[in-house]
Amino acid sequence: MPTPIAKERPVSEDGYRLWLRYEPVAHPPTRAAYRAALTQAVVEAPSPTLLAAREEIGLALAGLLGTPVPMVEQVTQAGALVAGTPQSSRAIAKLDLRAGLEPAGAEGFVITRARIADKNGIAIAANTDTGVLYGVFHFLRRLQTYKPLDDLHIVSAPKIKRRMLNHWDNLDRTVERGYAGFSLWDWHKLPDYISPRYKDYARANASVGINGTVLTNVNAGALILTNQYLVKVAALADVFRPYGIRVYLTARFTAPIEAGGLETADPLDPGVVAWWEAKADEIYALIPDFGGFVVKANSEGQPGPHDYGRSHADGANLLAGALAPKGGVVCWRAFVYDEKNLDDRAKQAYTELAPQDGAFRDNVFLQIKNGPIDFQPREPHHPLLGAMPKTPLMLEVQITQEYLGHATHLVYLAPLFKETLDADTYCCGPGSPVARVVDGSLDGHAMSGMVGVANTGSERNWCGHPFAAANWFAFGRLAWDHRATSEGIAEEWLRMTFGNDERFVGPAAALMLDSREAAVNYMTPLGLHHIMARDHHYGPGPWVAGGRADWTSLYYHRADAAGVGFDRTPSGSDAAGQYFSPYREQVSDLAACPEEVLLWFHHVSWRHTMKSGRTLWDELCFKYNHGVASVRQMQQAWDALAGFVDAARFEHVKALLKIQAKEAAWWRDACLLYFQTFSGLPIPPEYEPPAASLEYYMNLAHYYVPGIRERRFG
Ligand code: GCW
Repeated sequence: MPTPIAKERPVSEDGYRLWLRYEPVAHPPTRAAYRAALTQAVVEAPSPTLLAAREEIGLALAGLLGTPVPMVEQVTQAGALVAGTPQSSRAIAKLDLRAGLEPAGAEGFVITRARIADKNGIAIAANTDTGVLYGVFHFLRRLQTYKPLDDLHIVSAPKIKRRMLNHWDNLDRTVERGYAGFSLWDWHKLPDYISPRYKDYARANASVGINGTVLTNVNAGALILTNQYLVKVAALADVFRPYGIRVYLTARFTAPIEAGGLETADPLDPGVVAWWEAKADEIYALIPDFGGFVVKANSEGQPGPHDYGRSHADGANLLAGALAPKGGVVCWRAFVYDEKNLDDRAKQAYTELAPQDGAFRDNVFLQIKNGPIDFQPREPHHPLLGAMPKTPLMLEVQITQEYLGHATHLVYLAPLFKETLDADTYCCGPGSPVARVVDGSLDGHAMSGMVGVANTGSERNWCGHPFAAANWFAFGRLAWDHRATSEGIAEEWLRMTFGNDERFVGPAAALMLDSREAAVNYMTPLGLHHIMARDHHYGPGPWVAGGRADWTSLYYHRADAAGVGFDRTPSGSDAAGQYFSPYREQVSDLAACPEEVLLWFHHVSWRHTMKSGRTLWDELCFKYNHGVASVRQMQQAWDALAGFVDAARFEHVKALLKIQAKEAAWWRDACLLYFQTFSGLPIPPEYEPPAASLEYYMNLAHYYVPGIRERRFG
């Protein structure tokens, strides 16, 4: 729908309202159509959830239409918006919506034009109150994005049942890998002080269908499981419940020792079993809809069942047994690897866990990162995805940009999430994408889940970078429907976050869509991975060596005079062998391997001829330079949009893009100079020469980078 030229620059905003701004519709014909179609709103018999829906309708319509819309008890005129279930609403009960309500299921909804009390109106109907709330948010999104209302026949249901955020938040309010300030959870003042942010957090999540939140870091302490803290958790759960959001906690495997005074946490010890059962009773007495536990065990120093000679399944089943009678689940993380295991880190999770398929209790998910290493700018999909048909597999992606420029770089992650969701595992023959493993449809699982490691924090705009909220939004939209496109999601988010002017939306969406590949190119092109600085992971560090081998860059890039890359073919670690055919053969074959993961799977000669005709070395130079050029283009594209964005957010993004451009060049120069010491080849003259020496880059140190515990200077 065309929109008029904005007359003046919008008023500055701080980003707090995220994508739920409900600014007046700036297109007069659309506003007039909306006003005519929406003259009153009816939400009968409000439960807490329906009250939330009603409140949102009131807030949104008043903002969008520029005038409050009366909330009435029953339909009295044409143009009524009626929202409810057949149980809550007499008006909805009278409509024949069976054809839509059946596929809508427990959380889906129907939005349709309807004759209500003999008058034309719009119905938002669902089988549950939460479904109504989701329908309301969906409807409001249509208004926010200036969609026409004449032809409404929407039936929508989530493809994935548990759509969750994982907060890596510590109880001291630091956030592991958090780049937007401190934790949102004000533990010290809970349960008595309820920050208004909790409700706004819940609204934002519900608006994109997120229905679970794991409040605590997977690197867990036992304190959260004490009564003193569970009472605080219950207070948060009370705020989130009306918004359809269940609370989950991370469980430290040795909590029976630390919080229970037992001498062991052995999963087969009857005292330990009893302790977890009693703990579950205590939790559910406080939080009747508690979601369950997420567990990181025997990984990166966390305790786990191996410490007692037991398997991961033994550990997961212990907790699952305690939660099962209450309806809770265990999300057992597959992010397991051990420095003492000399096999390729990329293989270890599969080697350990694939044989345990079928050994887990029914209420256990295995929670698997998108790739086999760790949220790199690009990884092939995790080989466990598709390899454990008897176990519901939950996909974990990282919304917070640990390896993608933190909250400083603009990197839109929907293309990364989609790349994994769309990847063909071939587990049931061609056409077995990760999305269908995860949504349970390939293996007939009733349980399904997707989690995103959150990027929220105490900063006023929630996520730090004004564009980082797009990744939170995109996560929710894709967990609801993995068929949604990166383009569509970007456009929605831009319209809701900044405005509907087509001259803004198109170029801004293009900028977002280019940003992930730009980051891959200036950080880790052609399948390079894990070559960032140590610990804080900010900036390049291909030279990182010493200490734990699998935490060094050398381990991953294996550069030498002959070439660069990790040989994971059958002649190397054979990580490729963990995939299904024909993917495993494809990536094992140097000629057939997609170049975007070439150095992930192969150690390749510097003089190898790439598809472009360039040598590998020249291609590397090309890619790094292309990445830098892309960021400069993003800067130009943003500058051209000045008139459409308020000054505060415009300048914020502009300044961050400037840093990003500087740092893209830093990545390029540092990496090319470093790899050049092996290739011995010149950087082709058409490219900018590095700005400083390799020594200079190697000696750069950064202190107090956010997202990790402080490291002392000196
Ligand atoms: O991404 C890595 C991070 C750790 C994190 C770990 C994990 C919470 O560097 O900070 O720990 O993965 O996913 O468990």
